[in-house]
This record gives sequence, structure tokens and C-alpha cells, in this order.
Amino acid sequence: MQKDKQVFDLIDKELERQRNGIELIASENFTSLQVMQAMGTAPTNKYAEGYPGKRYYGGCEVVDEIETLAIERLKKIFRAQWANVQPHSGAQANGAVFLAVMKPGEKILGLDLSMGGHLTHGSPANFSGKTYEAFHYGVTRDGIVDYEQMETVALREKPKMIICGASAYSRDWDYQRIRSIADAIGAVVLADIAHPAGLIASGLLNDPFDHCHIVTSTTHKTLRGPRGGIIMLRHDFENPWGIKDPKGNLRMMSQLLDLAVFPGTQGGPLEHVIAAKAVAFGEILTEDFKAYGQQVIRNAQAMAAAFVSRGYHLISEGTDNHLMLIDLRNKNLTGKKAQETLDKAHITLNKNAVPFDDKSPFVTSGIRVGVPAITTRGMKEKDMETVVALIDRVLMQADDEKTISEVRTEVSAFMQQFPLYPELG
Ligand code: DSN
Repeated sequence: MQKDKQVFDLIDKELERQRNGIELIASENFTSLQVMQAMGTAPTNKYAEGYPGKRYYGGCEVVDEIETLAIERLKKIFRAQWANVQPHSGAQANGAVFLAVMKPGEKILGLDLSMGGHLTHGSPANFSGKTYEAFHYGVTRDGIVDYEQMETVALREKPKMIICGASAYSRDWDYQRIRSIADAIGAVVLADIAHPAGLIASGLLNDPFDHCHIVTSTTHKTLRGPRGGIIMLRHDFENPWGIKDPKGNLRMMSQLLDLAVFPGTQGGPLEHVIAAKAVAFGEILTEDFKAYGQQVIRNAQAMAAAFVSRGYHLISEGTDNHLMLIDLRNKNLTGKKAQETLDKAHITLNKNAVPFDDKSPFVTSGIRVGVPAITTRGMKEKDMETVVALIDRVLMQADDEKTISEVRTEVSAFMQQFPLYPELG
């Protein structure tokens, strides 16, 4: 059959865009070639509703092996007792946890979206805010999670679940403190580690597993796998909240979560993506991945210092992880203007609300900058200075097309030092 030139030309065009640009979206990364190749393989043809050994279709013996391998590798990474690798995304993983633990109308407490939280942590625009009664905590004026506010709201509202984790937060979390707040009211703690998971996997940040009952993540950010979600328990438990399955039976939390993924929220799992997850998990278990995580943190520190030296205002004055949030108000720029202008220079990042922002989420006062992708490209600390200098040139002359065009050319030349998928020609 003839190749669909129209589509494959567009795929090639996207590859060239990725090769020639500086990718700073904190939630993006570049998978290895074998992770990407695994996604375009035969398991995409297979229906496998259910779980290994308990499927609703015949012919699942091979995908059973693939899924079991992915589960076992993931459990090893996080020293987990149980894992589900089927969620199609982080949002789906969170949705399944909600379904397993909560009844509609019950209360949840999560970080406010406008303070760095995530849509699925109770935003009114999301199923989580529509189905459950959502309360929020924020960050202090210093940009650090306001644990006192978390405690005050938790004691007052007695939510059934407290969610920790963020999309735009550059500091580590005090999971022990969150658990003690939850224990005071008998709440479940869900840690959504979608952003820092790769750094946690390498032991470079606090470990949420011993303090949080349930942990979810995406697999495509700092974990550097295919797009997808996962749910894990370090210790399975007979749930003390008396939560029953749809037939009215008390179950272990692992069973409730399995049921909530399938048949609760999803049908057939994407076994080709699960194969790619297994490959990525194998990579995470190597020393190379630990070295990658260490370089991510060194690069983030170097980039933060380079921004500060140019007078940029970093929320919380710095970073512990892979990203930083920059308030551009002292530079007389909005996040929207910065994102759009940098895009023209092939420097990609996203506008982001900063805590206590006075602008709408479509405009915002800030940008979020992350280093996982450029670290995968091979950049080191000294390169962070170059990247920040390029960003600064564009932002300081945001209406000068000539400067933007010059920087675009320099960006493309600079990125030739960091080949991306050379095997693909
Ligand atoms: N869209 C992701 C991010 O950029 O952080 C969160 O879902």
C-alpha cells in the first residue's frame, strides 16, 4: 500500500520543528527511539479489556506478558506493591482514583489551579470540580505551599481526599506533614507526581510513597516514556474508609483501583503504549537515568541563576526540581506576549498564571520554564546561560522582528550541537 504522504510529511515537519527549536515546556520530553518505536507496533491491533490472566478476549497471552513486564518494572522503580499501567493519561489515572475512593458530592482538597495546581485537582471546569465539592489551598506570598491553610481548610471541611502535586510548582513537598493533616480527619492522601516523577524515581526528591496512600503520575514528563498514566500503591491496604465495590463488597484498595480503571473509566487498554511504557521503565532502572535526573536538577539550578542574574523574578526565588515559574511583571511583559514572541524565535514554553495573578488565565503574568527536554538533548549547565541569553534578547526586544529573526537563526544553529533522533535521517 502506498504511504500516506500527506500525513507522513506532516510528521516529518513536526520532527524538524522539534529538532530545530529549544523545548522548554516543563511537561514535555523526548523519548528514546526505542520507546517511540514500541508505540508503532502490533499490540495496537489487540483488544485486551481486563487484566493479565483475566481478560474478556482471546489471544491475550502475549499482551499479558507485555503488561506484566511493565507492571513489574514499574513496581521495582518505586518499590511499589501494586501498580496499574493502563490509564491513558494522568487525568484518566486521577479520574480512576476519584471513582474508586469518592462518591459524587463528597469533598476534596487540592492545590488551586491558579497557584500551580492541576485541572483534575478540583477545578470548576473539570469533572473533578463538577462531580465533587472541591476546596483548595494555595501558596504563601513567598510561593511555598501554604500548609497552614491546607490544615485549616482540612480541619474545617473534612474532605475525604487531600491531593498534593502540581503542574507549576518548583519546590519539593512535605508529604509527612500532609499525611499528618489527613490523619487528623481520616482523609485519603493522593499524590499526583506527574511532573517530578522521574526525579523521585531517582531518589532526588522527597519520597511520597510512605506518606501518601495512593500515587498517580503521567509517564511522558520527567519519566521520559510514552504519553500515558499510571497508579501505584507502595503498600496495599484494606481500605479503612469502608469503600465498597459496585457489588457492595469491601475490597483491598488495589482491587478498587483496578476496577475503577477498567471497567470504571476505560475500555480496552493501549497495549502498544503499555509496551512503550515497559521499555521506558527499563531505561529508568539504569544508572544512565539517574545521571539524567541529576543533570536535570543541575540545569534547572543553573538556569534559575542565569534568570536571576538578569533581573527576572522567580516565584519562591528558585527551584528544587525541573522547572521554574517566572513573574514577568517587573519586565512589563505578559505571559501571553512572552510565549507568542518566543515561539516566533523557536523557543517553546508556556504562559502561566503566577500566584496572586491579576491577569486572566489567557493572558497571565508569567511563564513556566522547564529543563527536562533540553537535558535529554544533552545540554549542560553552561548551555543554560546561552538559552537564557537568547530568551532575554527576545523578551527585551519583543516587538523587533529583526532581533526575533536573528535569534531564530541562532537557535537553529545552536540546536545542531544536540542531535535528536539522528537514526531517523
Ligand atoms: N498539561 C500538563 C502540564 O503542562 O503540566 C498538565 O496536565
